[in-house]
Amino acid sequence: MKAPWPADPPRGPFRRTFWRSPLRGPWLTSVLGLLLLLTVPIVAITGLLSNVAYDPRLGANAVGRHLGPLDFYLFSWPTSPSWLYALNQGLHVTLGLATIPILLAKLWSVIPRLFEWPPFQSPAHALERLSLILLVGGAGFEWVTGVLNIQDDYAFGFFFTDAHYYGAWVFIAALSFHVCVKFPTVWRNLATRRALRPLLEGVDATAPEPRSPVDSDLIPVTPAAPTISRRALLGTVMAGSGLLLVQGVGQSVGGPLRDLAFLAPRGRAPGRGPNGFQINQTFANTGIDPSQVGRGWRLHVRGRTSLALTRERLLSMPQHTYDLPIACVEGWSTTQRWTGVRLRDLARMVGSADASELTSNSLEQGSSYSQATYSEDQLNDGRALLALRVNGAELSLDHGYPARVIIPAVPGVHNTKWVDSLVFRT
Ligand SMILES: Nc1nc2c(c(=O)[nH]1)N[C@H]1C(S)=C(S)[C@@H](COP(=O)(O)O)O[C@H]1N2
Ligand SMILES: [Mo]
Repeated sequence: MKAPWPADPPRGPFRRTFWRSPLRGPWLTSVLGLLLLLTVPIVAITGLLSNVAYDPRLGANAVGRHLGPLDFYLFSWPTSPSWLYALNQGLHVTLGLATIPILLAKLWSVIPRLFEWPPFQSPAHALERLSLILLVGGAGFEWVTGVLNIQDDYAFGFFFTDAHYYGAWVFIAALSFHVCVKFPTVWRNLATRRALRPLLEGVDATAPEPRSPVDSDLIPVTPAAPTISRRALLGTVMAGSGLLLVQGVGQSVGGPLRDLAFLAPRGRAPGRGPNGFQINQTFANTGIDPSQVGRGWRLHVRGRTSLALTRERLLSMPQHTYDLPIACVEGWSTTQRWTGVRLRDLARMVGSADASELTSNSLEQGSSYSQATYSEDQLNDGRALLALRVNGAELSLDHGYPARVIIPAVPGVHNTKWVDSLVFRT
């Protein structure tokens, strides 16, 4: 049977003479692949764990999402250590960002393969190319939506969490296939080219990789003279990664390191004083009428019975103080000293000491932050508070006055601000 395309490649990038960098070759691609193999799985696993922490199975947490067979939970997310989610999300976002220069270099190193000719050579070849479309497309989708999300830029018309989650499964499946197919090649390439020995060569000694004992279509057939050595290329990539890593550590560890977070989307100077820490969304942004948080505000607590409590009444109850982080899904975190009443004390007041679930409702309407649901372990943790004060001062309006939820190790988004009601279910 005759193929539907000419035997000779068309002009341009489909010809092997088009790609001339002497740096391209199996060694470079293998080194970059190995670097990604050490980092990307951590990004993937912490991403899946973030979904466990978010727990869309509970009440309001699905935010309109359909739970399907790909929603997997091996355990319910613990409340200790309180920094567990900050660590998970710090790793996910920071390592995700730091892999960008490596991903770009890896794509550059294999770009001639995008223009292989003939485009399909056998069913197995077609299958491999299809898996590469899913791999490269999946990575592009995950990294682009992730970066837009941490910039708080919802430029896309779909719900981020769903899209990023299902996109991740496509990417993880394609990546697993790719690693199984390519790992033996990576190993052989590094072995036959004496591991990291090419890093000893400066630009003068830089030449195309040898075609024997193992040849590769990545080695240019008409190489140009080198303008940079392999070690300078890898050094530049690693320096870019390192810079992104350092700024990410600044955001996710916070405290004195926060000054390093030069890419922090919400700036590095959230004001001074006890309430001078990162704000996700300001009060003015929410559309809540200021009269709703004035003297007429009541906390509505519902369980077997119902109560409406003034702020004075809440302040007259036993107060507890804990240092707990807010750890945003976007990777930043900040640990502050919170004071307020225990959620389980409130449960007891409405005859629901045996509650198995709690849903918070904010005065803020119609946003994905308006509600959150907590598990039995979370609502019963002694450090799980309805916070009224922070660092010894009244909560500011921007941090959730008159009252907000603070629970150890939950994703920041579940620490509801401007609470209107708490509903305990048994
Ligand atoms: N009602 C309401 N609660 C909210 C939010 C919000 O926008 N509205 N933002 C959430 C998110 S995503 C985070 S990370 C934390 C941030 O708390 P902070 O602004 O006090 O730092 O509050 C959470 N609670
Ligand atoms: Mo957040």
